[in-house]
Amino acid sequence: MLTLASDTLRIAALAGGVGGARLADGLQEALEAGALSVIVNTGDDFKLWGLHISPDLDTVMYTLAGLADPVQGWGLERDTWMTLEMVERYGRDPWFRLGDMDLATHILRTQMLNEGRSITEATGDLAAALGVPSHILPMCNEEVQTKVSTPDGMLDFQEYFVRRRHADPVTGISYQYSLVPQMTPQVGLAIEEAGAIVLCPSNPFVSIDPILQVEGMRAALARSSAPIVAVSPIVGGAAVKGPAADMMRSLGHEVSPVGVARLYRGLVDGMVIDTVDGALAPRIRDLGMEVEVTRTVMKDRAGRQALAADVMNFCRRLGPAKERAQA
Ligand code: FO1
Repeated sequence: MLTLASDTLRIAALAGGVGGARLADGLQEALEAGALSVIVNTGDDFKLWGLHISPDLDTVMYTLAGLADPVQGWGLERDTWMTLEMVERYGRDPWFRLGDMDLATHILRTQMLNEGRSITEATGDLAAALGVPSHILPMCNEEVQTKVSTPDGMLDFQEYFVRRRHADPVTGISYQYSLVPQMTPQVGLAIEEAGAIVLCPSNPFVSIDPILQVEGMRAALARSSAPIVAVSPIVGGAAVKGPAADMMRSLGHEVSPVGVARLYRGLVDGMVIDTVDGALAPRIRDLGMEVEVTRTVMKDRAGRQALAADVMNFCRRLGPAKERAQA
């Protein structure tokens, strides 16, 4: 059961998959129902067996509904794999693991999209049915595909990430679409109404950047007077999860919260970094950002709650951007 506190702050959080979903969960628990909007990367989306797969939307939705698999972070807890076993009997490679219960989400989402509903509407419908008290907002309604360039050529994101286990050195990231991705009215409103904006500890290149590339997104963030803070996904020279550290290295960035801060320079007012990286705080302050040093690795529910509380207190301390600019 979800117990919601009554903090009156409204937060817009930009998130990718597991790390972003976990911080969003901590924020959701601290806020009034409806006060959190999670703007989610959909550059990982792809089609499989005629189904529209939206891994990050589902990871956020299942996590905020309290249904996510606690170990892998994606998919549903206690899911079964009988459909995949049958796919294998037909001689097909079940390389992307969709559980039996997870398939229900995909069947219904695909049906809604085929009926002409947008991914924003379909996500709102599914999340409401699961009792999620927050707004889960796809970054845009247009289809965007993140492509990963490697020495073996350009790969589809899930080909790189799941099939090849993100083992290839990454030489570039690009996005493909036939219609230019536009910020949706729902995302625009969430940013406008936010008293704080949080970049979750998600991969800066393949989770946060696709969101920032959506037309209108950076301008909306720049217009906001809310403090914008980012939580570093790099802790002690490594990524908490996934290939962020390898990508930073192969793309020529310093693998540290300083490297992350440089990527977000001009966009965020403050960085939240882990205590193990505390000595790097002065270098980030030299970039013109405020720094909060705390424990950022969310091992359990208490860890999510503690990080969410620290992020919210940091945002309050920073105060509205305009007031700070005038001070
Ligand atoms: N990640 C894996 O590493 N292997 C999988 O087979 C896999 C299946 C999967 C199914 C549904 C879903 O919502 C997510 C799934 N993920 C899987 C996670 C996902 O592909 C990645 O974590 C994200 O795309 C990166 O944020």
